[in-house]
Amino acid sequence: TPDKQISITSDGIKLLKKAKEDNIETVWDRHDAQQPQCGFCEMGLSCRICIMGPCRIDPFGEGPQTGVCGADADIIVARNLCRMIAAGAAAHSDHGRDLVEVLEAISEGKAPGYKIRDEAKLKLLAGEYGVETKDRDALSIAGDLAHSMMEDYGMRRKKVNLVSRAPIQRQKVWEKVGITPRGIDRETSEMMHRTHMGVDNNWQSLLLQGLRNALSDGWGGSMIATEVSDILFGVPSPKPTMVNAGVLKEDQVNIVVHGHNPVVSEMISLACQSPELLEKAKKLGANGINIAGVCCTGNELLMRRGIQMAGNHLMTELILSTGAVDMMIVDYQCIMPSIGKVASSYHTRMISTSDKAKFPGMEHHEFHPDNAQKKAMTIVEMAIENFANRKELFIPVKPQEAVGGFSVETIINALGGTADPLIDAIKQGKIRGAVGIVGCNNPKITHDYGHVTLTRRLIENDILVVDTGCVSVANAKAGFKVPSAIEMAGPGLKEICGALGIPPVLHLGSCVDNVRILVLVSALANALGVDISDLPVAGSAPEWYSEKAVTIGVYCVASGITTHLGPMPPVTGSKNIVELLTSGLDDVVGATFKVEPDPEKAALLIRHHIEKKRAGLGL
Ligand code: BF8
Ligand code: SF4
Repeated sequence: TPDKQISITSDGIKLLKKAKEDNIETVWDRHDAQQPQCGFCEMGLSCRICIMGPCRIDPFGEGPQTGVCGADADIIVARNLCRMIAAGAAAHSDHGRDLVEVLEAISEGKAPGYKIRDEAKLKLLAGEYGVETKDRDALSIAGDLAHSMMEDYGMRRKKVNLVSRAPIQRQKVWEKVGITPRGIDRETSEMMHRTHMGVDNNWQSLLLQGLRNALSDGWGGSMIATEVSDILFGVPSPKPTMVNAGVLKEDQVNIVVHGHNPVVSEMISLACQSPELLEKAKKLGANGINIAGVCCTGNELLMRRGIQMAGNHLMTELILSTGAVDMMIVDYQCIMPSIGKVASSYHTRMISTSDKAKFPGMEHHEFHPDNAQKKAMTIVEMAIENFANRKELFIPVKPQEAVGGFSVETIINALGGTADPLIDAIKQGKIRGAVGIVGCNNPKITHDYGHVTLTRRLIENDILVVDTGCVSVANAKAGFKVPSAIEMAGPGLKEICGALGIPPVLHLGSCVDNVRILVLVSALANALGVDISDLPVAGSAPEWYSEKAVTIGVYCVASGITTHLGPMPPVTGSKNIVELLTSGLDDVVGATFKVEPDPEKAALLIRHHIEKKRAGLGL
């Protein structure tokens, strides 16, 4: 319907109006054009894995109940879900691999401009990987660590190293069920093998491999991505920042970075500070060079440098309608193939940078560890030159203040060196529990409504919220990330956060940074001497859209964190699988999925779950 509310944000609403006036087609138009979407696919009942098909199962029991090969609804739904998990794990883990390659290149002196910024973290990781650190310089440690991490990607037939970070009880659960990940790429590769026609045709064993594959991401590829990013670019600490479309500046060259891997955006942010380029910008009439992020590469910069965020996933097209973006630089993941076309209606130059991600309507300037520093200077210079080509500007809002950058290290520091004060607050009931709200935007849901509503209800009820990914931007825009936001929290949470001087909603980073949540809950579980599944915590993805989000949800549940999903995953074609995911998994890994599109109802479900876990602990 034309007046359906598309967003709760004023920059979103105003920019959509502007985009319409400019005849820009957006994600909402294309979503409308796709209606009605395929019911077989929505239920997971269509299969195009082989060319005897495509096949589909009749959900009403009248038409075919098996595909041409004989696969029934359970097998088809399981295979489809498992392939989503494999794709998500591949995306995160490949992002991790790129960082490991930079780490290796640094150790060989082949990555000018990159360096080891956090030696303490390098040594911590080296210790966990059994790499000798005594009397060795950082570069040789880095080389050996990079090679050990590369082995983690392969087929050593041992467990992935960082699995040892999980509480011992949790590791035992995985061993008992047989889902300890053995190699990062191995699990993804085996998942693709098992879902080929005629391999694993037992829906339970397929899904168990799905759990193992997701764990290879959470405790493997994503964990490596986050930790190596910390080694190369620094462990995040809280910094003030600004968010929403208002962070674009009328009088400065605006460069927006989009994508996920800080390998490119960090170099761009350094180039933006170059005195030589600043001078050039001034010469051409700009008062400076303004860098802002969208999506997770923006989160990476915000976490470590306090760099501002122009928006989240559903804002990535609209932000171009400001006419104020002189250049958008992308790497990979969540970059809609439409944005090159959107940009062609404005003066914005669009730059792709990764050998594995090219887009229509973009100029390709490939970044590699050996040329990134130089390339970044060239590209930023091109952005400066484009400043003069601006036409009309429409920056519709003033920016909102926020604080980001809460790594686990910072949170523990803020608590005075141990998790004890947080545990005491949970024991006393001042904080009832904690919820990680993560994931995307999706045009099926009013933009940011799910995130902001759920967050508001949880903090009102003394539940601490940590967030990552596109949620973190939604919550920052909504004003939850300034210390004064404790006024929106319940009395207990208000008291604790007030005493610590922190907001009631803590930004933990990008989507690979969901592993910070795994590390945090492991610390809490260890401090209490229990398993993660015993804690009064939950996960939630109220507006998820991507395969990566499926993988995250699955590794959270496999790690013992009960997880709420807003949109229904494509599994309703199999009653068996719905039952397993929403209740049966409790007996296997001590956690389940809860699906509830309405965030008000989801808040109740999550609160109920947290109170149940408190009771289980005798709290
Ligand atoms: O990795 S939250 S829309 S940008 S998938 Fe994408 Fe989803 Fe945003 Fe970050 Ni994550
Ligand atoms: Fe059809 Fe089976 Fe081929 Fe899938 S794998 S397309 S169900 S024949």
